[in-house]
Amino acid sequence: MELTTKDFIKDYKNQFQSMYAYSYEEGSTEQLYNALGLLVKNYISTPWKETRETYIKNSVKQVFYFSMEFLPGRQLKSNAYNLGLLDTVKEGLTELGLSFDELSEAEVDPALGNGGLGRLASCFMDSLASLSMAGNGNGIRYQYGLFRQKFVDGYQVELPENWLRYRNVWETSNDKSTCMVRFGGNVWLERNKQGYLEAKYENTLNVLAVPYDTPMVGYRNDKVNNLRLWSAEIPVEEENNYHTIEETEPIKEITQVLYPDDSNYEGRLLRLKQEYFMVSAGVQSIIRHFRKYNVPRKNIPDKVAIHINDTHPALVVPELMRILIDEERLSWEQAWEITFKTCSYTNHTILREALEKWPIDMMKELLPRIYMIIEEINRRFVENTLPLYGERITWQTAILQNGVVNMAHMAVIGSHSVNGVAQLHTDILMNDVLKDFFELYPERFNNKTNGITQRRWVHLANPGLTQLLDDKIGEDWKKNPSELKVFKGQEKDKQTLKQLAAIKLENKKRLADHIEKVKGIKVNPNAIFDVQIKRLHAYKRQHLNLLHILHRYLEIKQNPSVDYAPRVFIFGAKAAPSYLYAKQIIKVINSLAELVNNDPDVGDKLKVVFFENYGVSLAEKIIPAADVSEQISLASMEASGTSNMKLMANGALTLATLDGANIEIRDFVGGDNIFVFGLTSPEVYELKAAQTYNARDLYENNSNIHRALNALKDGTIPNLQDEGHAIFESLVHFNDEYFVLKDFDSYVQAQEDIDSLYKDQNEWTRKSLLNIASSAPFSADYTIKKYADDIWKVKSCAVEHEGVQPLDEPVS
Ligand code: 26V
Repeated sequence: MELTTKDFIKDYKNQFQSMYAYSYEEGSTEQLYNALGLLVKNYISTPWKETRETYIKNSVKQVFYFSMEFLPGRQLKSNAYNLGLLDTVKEGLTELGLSFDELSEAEVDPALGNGGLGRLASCFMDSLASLSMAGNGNGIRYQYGLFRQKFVDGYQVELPENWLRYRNVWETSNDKSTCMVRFGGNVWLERNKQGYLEAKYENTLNVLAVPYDTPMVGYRNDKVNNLRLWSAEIPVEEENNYHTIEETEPIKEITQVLYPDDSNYEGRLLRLKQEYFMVSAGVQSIIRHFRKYNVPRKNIPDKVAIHINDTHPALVVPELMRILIDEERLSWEQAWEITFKTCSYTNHTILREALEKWPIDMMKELLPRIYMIIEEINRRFVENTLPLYGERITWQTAILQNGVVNMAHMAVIGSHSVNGVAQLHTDILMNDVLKDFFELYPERFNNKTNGITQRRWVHLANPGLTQLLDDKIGEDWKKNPSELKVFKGQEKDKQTLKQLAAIKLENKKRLADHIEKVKGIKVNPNAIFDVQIKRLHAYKRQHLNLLHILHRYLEIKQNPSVDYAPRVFIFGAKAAPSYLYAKQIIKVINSLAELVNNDPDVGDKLKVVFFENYGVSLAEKIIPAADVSEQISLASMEASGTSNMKLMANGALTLATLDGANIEIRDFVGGDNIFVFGLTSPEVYELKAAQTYNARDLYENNSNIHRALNALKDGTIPNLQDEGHAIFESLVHFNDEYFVLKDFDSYVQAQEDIDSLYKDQNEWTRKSLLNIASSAPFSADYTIKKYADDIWKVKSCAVEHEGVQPLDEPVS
């Protein structure tokens, strides 16, 4: 949008004064930020309204992305940027003697997700809006986000994240669009006068779902989509029935906290309540929205696509059936046809312990009508499948099994499309995790490799690199990422390489300052910045990284002149509060950091930095400064990974197993420009099947492993209780479930190769350039385009908008 600096200054002064009744010169940083945020939101409000109206006027098909988690990150900078106002705002504030960066840091980063799954949802929101596609987010407005992590004596402690204590300038509560969600009680079917079976309810707990809408601003296209997060409240007409605060608790608690466990399913009643609450409110509001389109209900799938992000919102299937049958009065067959054509499902994990299975008794009691419908879906599924496929497949794939409702099965049966998030992951779904379903419905399965938004992760996080790309290849890459490949042409240009290296160094200096500020550790910006940032989990193998650091430390102690390139190992990771082993790994890394960072024999050769409270905002600081991207999960375990894509796009070289999207990264950048090590996925499957793995043999016969493992428990690492022993035990006595020791040697070798290459700065930077230039296929814009074409069948509304280019296919 068009705005002069002069107009901005005037608007900003007015905005501030109207909010606080004094001049901006007297404002606190927080007030100055609030005024700025609200002003930017004012600028957004017109295209937001117009986008909504255009979609309805043109009867555009809309996607509703149902997700229990969204991790949008701070929004001020990104909104101003996408609107095309960032420079004007910065200039205006400078004239007023204010710093944009300082105000922008005052914004809270809403941590409404655990990790990859939630951040992917937010990248997708950004891409949908930027591609002018009608895409809505549907989720929960948790009062407390993911816990704030602190280290006390190296141990993780969790503090509540009361992010709404501050004013959230981006949201608009929308009282007009509330819905009622019912839990529990008794339900029966009664034939009414017209002969319909009507669902009757008594003694239900009624919860008011209040929507809070947040704008999702498209990149320079005047399109603004909606993220709708629901909050649970007491229905106004029932307020008098509640006499004490305690009595209101069962309602208030529904949207109070985000479950902080991203890999361990627990059949907790409150979590099921959250899932149904979000699903029911979302589906009701979709059906209400659909009425505006004034087309027959059988055409719902032509106007609405509902996406189920992991199994958490899989109750969409029976809830949509309930509304179509009980409220819209359709027959079962008509309702099923609509539901199945409307829904699609993405699986995000192969970890068996993360797959949701709700006890039937719990489901029956909390959601009696929904359970009746699930039973009927299951009955019909069995009836149809049994004669065609026989007993084994039918019972393996049924929704109801051994007293539980299998949510993945419900999602697959109720969806026309099932996808994994990287090619290897999709293959594993088809050949292993959902093998029987693949036999039933091969046509439903497809792959959609994840992607990231370059806007947040490159344009905004790395302005130096962005400017260099603009200078070298023009600005087209910003709308059309496949243009990035043109940058490959400069791999031999000494001048470009020098500039690229200088930008990386600047970014590293900035991160080094931040490290000193928050951790008190002085690091050398010329060292290799080696980064592993992701949730802490045994399958992601932060402890392999740890063992390698320990190995290097012991080598240095044995031979202080050993020729290692200076290295800073950087970690960011939260562990689920109940995941003891993950917390023990954090403690050991922290204690090792204390040892290494303070040992004068080590000097610059080795530094270890474990940031507290890793999240989107910290990632934005770390990623542009990374030289090495650690993607070291046991092959076959990481569905895709997305930090791998962000780091690559910022010129880090990947050190990886052939897992998840790492395989595609290697394919695009070429085997010479990535460091690959370790077992492959087929080898992992074989080794597991053969049952011949013996970790103790490796401990006893490999001297490096022996020495490093002993150092975990012989007092080398200071201030440990039993955490070092715990890692030792899991690797040696419990036979190393994730083959850490098996991959150790090849990992150490790859790390040495990294050292050698880094000594040739020119060659290193050339490979870094090739990584940047090959990162286009991982733009979420392409991923979303594929979802839109293959699954949702939605189109861009940009046709009438001038200046928008069609998206080219990325090529390697
Ligand atoms: C799982 C569960 C399990 C039960 C209850 C609570 C809960 C909450 C969140 C999750 C999410 C786990 C799935 C997940 O985050 N998967 C990650 O998805 C990324 C985006 O597709 C992908 O890049 C990562 O490889 C994958 O681990």
